[in-house]
Amino acid sequence: MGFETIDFEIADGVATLTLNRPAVMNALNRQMRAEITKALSTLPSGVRCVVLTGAGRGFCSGQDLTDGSAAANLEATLRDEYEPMLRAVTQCEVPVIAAVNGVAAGAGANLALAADVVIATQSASFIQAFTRIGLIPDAGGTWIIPRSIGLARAMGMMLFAEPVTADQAQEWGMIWQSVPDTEFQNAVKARAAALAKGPTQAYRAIREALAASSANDLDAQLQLEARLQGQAGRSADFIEGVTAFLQKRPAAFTGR
Ligand code: T3D
Repeated sequence: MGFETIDFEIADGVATLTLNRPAVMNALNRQMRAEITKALSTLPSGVRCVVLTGAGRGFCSGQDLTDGSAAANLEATLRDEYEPMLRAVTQCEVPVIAAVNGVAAGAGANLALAADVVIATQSASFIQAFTRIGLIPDAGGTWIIPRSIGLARAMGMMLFAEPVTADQAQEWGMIWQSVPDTEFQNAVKARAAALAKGPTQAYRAIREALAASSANDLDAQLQLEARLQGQAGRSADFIEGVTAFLQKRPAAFTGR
């Protein structure tokens, strides 16, 4: 697709988006934000899972601090560039795995945490680095993080801006899994392959239901579940899933 700051490759139904500015730990500049947004918003048909990862030894170091133009109007930068990028992740048509291959700092940490599943290599860490430069956490961090780890831990992470190791992040429930470095690539591959062969429509509905759950009361959530389950029940994958069960064979889901 002619990207310069990211690599974007598709194989076996999995799109791998690699942040590719390793000399600056994949810091986010304007072009990279636009390219991430475009890649995730215009997925070719046949893609049933996205893996978001970083080139080199880091995942992403957050805002490119050499880019003075972004800093000139932070509110506009967040509204016009970060928000579309975050929405492209959370509203992606298919599940997004963040494969955190190294340190994830500032908006880079929150980009990872916006994904549906976060798998980190054991030597990776997550840093809410913002107060180190006199800012507040952005890129969705103040919404996402307290919901996964609770207020006390979120507040500590954000005030002290200390690295949280991948193991700690898993123990706190901030990420799905911390994996030994030697097993990381295979673990990510296996999870991505599983999602790419799964019931894509059901996955989309699960993500919608969980995203709505924190704002809904139980009545509203029950209604939402009924509506989404109604949709899932009309999918070819539901018929295939039940047929495969009755025939005692693995289901061959098509995503339809
Ligand atoms: O500004 C706005 O538009 C508002 C939005 C704000 C969102 C934010 O994300 S604010 C937070 C910005 N990020 C940070 O404050 C993190 C800055 N980086 C670091 O703290 C550290 O680099 C890391 C903890 C990520 C990694 O540390 P380490 O020791 O492993 O690597 P390093 O040596 O610090 O970095 C390697 C190179 O990457 C280095 O360049 P050099 O010396 O080899 O030429 C370093 O300057 C560069 N680099 C790292 N982070 C950034 C960066 N260059 C530009 N921007 C960065 N964010």
